[in-house]
Amino acid sequence: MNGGTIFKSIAMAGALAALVAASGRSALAGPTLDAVKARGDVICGVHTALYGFGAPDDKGAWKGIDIDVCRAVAAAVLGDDKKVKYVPLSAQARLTAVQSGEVDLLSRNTTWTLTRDTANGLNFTGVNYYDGQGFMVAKKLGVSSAKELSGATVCVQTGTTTELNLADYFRANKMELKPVTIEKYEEVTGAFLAGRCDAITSDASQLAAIRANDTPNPGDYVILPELISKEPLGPSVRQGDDQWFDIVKWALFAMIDAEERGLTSANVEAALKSPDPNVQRLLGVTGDLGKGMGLDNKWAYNIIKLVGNYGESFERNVGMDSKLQLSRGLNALWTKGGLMYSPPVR
Ligand SMILES: N[C@@H](CCC(=O)N[C@@H](CS)C(=O)NCC(=O)O)C(=O)O
Repeated sequence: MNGGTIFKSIAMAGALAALVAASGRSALAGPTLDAVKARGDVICGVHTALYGFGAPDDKGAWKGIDIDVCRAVAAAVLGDDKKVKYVPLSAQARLTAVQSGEVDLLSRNTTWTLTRDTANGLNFTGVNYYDGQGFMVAKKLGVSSAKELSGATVCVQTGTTTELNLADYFRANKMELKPVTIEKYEEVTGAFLAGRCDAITSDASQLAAIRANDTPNPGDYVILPELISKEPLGPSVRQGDDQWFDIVKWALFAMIDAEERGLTSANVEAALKSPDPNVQRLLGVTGDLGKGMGLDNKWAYNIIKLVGNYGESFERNVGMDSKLQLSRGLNALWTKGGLMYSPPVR
């Protein structure tokens, strides 16, 4: 670059900054939103196969509470929840896939931690499932508390918070740990089911999925009562594109706000006539909330119509009537004793 070119670049950057300041940042499309619109799909990093969270069904269609976040983003940005390209990612590969821009977002049972949110270059956009780490054992082992696991062999996957918490828990409780550390997910479950470890440890929701799906007889296994960590699982994006960060953040909040307001996929169309100003704003009947994010004002309407509110997504994928039979617990709305809360949509 010669001096003149450098000067020109500086002048252009200055002009751009002035334009941003004058027009408001969101009036300019960010690189991710532009790329997604041009491509016509959202590239979403998901689990390889975790029932209830992210897994293809018997017809090959991706299903799960994490999949619904991908669909919500596609509905908000492209008006079509099917315009998602799913990229299955292992525990090891997931962070790099976000950092490198291989995926537009990651929505895959990934715990929001300080390191991932800072040094690892990710931005977490919220929490779509509050979880905690647990242990599962074969019933015949006769163990009823994690405190009885001193000296036990425990199967655990590398590249996870699970591995780190396991060591902390045993050390803090002065218990002897014999970890069986394995890189591949199928091999972790495989080793446990083959009896190579006394216990398997993971997010409690994940243990429920393994028990429901992978064990020959779920009744032969128990999930111990202790949760040894906080695992707030949520979507994340790459640092450096605030507009995209905002869009993914508010796609999830829209699902939560919809539940708070009693809006569902079934009633949202009729709700377009609601006299409630909060509903009118959320559905884009009044105001320009969508435009302010670089989206259509029907962004949230499309999410609710095509994907549903957070409670609908929870129940259909992991709730009491699903195979996983998970209760809402911490994932209930804040008005019902849980932690799910959307900032004001205004
Ligand atoms: N929430 C924890 C654990 C999530 C996780 O990745 N769990 C492992 C199993 S214990 C997994 O999903 N592995 C699937 C794979 O690698 O394909 C984290 O974010 O580190």
